[in-house]
Amino acid sequence: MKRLSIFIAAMLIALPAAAQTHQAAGVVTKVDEAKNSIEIKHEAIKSLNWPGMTMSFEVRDRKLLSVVKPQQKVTFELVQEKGRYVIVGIK
Ligand SMILES: [Cu+2]
Repeated sequence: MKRLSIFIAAMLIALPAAAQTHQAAGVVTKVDEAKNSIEIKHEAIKSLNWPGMTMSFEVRDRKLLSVVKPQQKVTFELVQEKGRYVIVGIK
């Protein structure tokens, strides 16, 4: 019983972090089909405490690779998954 409550307590702590979505904006610099990623010159992301920079993000769904092109201004959503941030939405 004690183990179970520790487990539930751990779940409650972990769940909000796993579910958090971060909103970001930037300009696409590259779409890499082979790496399943989009490189973006992103603005500062306050919820992550990140400054602006150019970096690449994997996309959760490959279909997202075809909705953007280099030079395009975008807004996108990130979630932390397996220790890295992946794009779950972009437009
Ligand atoms: Cu960055």
